[in-house]
Amino acid sequence: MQFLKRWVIYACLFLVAALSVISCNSTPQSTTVSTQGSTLNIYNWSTYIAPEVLEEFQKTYNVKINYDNFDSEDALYAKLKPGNPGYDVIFPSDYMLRRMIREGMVIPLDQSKIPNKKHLESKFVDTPYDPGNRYSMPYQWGTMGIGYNIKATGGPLDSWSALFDAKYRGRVGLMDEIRGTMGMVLLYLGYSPSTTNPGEINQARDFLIRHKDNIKAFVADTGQELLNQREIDLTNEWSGDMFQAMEENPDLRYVIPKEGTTVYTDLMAIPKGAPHKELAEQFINFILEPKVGATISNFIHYGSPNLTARTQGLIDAKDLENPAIYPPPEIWAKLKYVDDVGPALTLYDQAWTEVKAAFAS
Ligand code: N2P
Repeated sequence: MQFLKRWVIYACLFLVAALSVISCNSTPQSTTVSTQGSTLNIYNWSTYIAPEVLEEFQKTYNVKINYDNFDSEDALYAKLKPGNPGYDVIFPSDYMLRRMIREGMVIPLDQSKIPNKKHLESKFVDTPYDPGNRYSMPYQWGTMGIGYNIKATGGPLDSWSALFDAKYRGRVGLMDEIRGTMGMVLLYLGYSPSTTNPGEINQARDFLIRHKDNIKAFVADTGQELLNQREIDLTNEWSGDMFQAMEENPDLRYVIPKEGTTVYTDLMAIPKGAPHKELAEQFINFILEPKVGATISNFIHYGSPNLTARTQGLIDAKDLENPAIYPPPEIWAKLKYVDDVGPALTLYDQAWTEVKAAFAS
């Protein structure tokens, strides 16, 4: 029931987006600069907001929101790189933001417009990927783990090796995400998920190609749905997406494998050329309200960077006590952020192209 409700809510959100000025993959129209009565164009992941928060913002500020979704970091980058089609707020993760800063794709925030940053937990402030939070504020964070169907596996999993076990031939989904999936394989092979060593990157490529028969599909941000439909039995998946799916399907599970995994902080930033910078800053500040942030986290089951929300008891205890959502220190010790690798990114792009070509043949 609970899950049905979630999907009705997401369906409504989709409908609202579809009926509004822009729809998925189209280009937002430029609107006026004043905030009242104007339209805020947001570009975020799907299943990554509590829709009531958008409604509240629209009512409070007397504005409209156009809400588009992307399904991978690479898709976000590809959409913005040729020039911002009109978005005001985007949600890149840590390493992607750093790349966007390097390439001049995002603009500095007016810190005086975002007083709610005082609510943030210190480890999400003044980070190596955005010193001084000059360009971004944290939104939510999470891990990449294995999402699986326990009926299919016959018991709990604890290692990335499961994805490559011949037992699951043709039953595995792999996230269509260059740094995410290559990082996972590198980490499993004992390397840094951000290595710039060509030999290591090529080993990860060859490893994936060797296990081609296990992989049923590359999946862009819908792995949890394919699991739910029994299209696949295992996949590397974002934590909160699995916990949302688990509300519907009691056979689904999420685990942070014993080898460790990658952790990410997704950020709110303003792309260069944003038509409504002031409104975008109002929105970012609004999201950092402890109550608003908590409403989002409690709905999507990702980690909250909002310390006040946690200390005021606004985050559901069930999530806070879940070690796969808020990992304890011994698990945190095995989590690694993906770093921006600069020019070495071409090695990843090349390896990924070769993986895709091998799978296509
Ligand atoms: C939401 C995925 C968000 C997490 N579907 C990716 N960093």
